[in-house]
This record gives sequence, C-alpha cells and structure tokens, in this order.
Amino acid sequence: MRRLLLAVAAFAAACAAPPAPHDTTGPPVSRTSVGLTEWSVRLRDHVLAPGKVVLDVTNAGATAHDLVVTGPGVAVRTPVLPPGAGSTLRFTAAPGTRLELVCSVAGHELMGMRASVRVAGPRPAPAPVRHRAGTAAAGPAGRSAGPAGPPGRP
Ligand SMILES: [Cu+2]
Repeated sequence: MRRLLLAVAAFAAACAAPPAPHDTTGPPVSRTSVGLTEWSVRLRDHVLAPGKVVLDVTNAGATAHDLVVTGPGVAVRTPVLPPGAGSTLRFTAAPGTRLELVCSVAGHELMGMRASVRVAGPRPAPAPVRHRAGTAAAGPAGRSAGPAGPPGRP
C-alpha cells in the first residue's frame, strides 16, 4: 500500500497540475498532457484548441506503452516508452475534428487503452463539388515528432 501511495504521489507531482479527473469541459488548450497506464489513456483536457498542439505523454504505468494520435491530417506516434518515460508529440489540429489516441502495443487498445479528444472550432464546411487541391489542413505539417511510421500497425 505504501508503495502504491508513493507511486501515486510521484505521478501527481509529475503532472504539476491539480488533478481534474474526467473533466470534459473547460476552455480548449493547445498544450496538454496524457498519462498512459494499465489500461487507459488519460487526458488532462478533453478539448484542444485548433492549430498547433503540444502533447506531453508520460508512461505512468508499470509496463511499456506508446501513443498513436490520428485524425484528419494528423498521424503521429511516440516510440514505445518504458515505465516512467515520456515523450512529446507536436501536430496541427484542424478545427471541429476529433482525434483518436490509442496505445499500439499488442492487445493494449483492446484492454482499454484508447481515448478521443475534440478539437474546438467550427466543423469544416462540406467541400463543394468543385475540386480544391492542397489545402493546408490535409498536409503533413504536423509530423515532427518521432519516427512517424504509419499508425495502426498491428
Ligand atoms: Cu499500452
């Protein structure tokens, strides 16, 4: 029990913010943190501001995890992180979209390591029939962190 308390205290200190469990409201943020544990992906905030986003990922669990973030124009991933390790993901979030966050270590998503986060802002209008090539939101602008391979590897 004592060890558990120490681990909890260490995690709380690492977060450097008052715990806000399951807070689904509040203003959108462009920088937030994600904790990986057995077996969940815990976001500190559930609404991101559109534009450049910085995600501080910490493996607060007892086994190796990673984090894959996908959504419209977004495909980034951390390396597999040993317990206690962290990584930072940077990407550009399009307004009005939703991003999926999963751990791609075999079996972990099925165990519950998945979450989604909303990006504030108006949903992009449905594209008219007219063809519009090369909008910025669809580009690879956000791919800067990690050895960004294709997400969703089995
Ligand atoms: Cu995992």
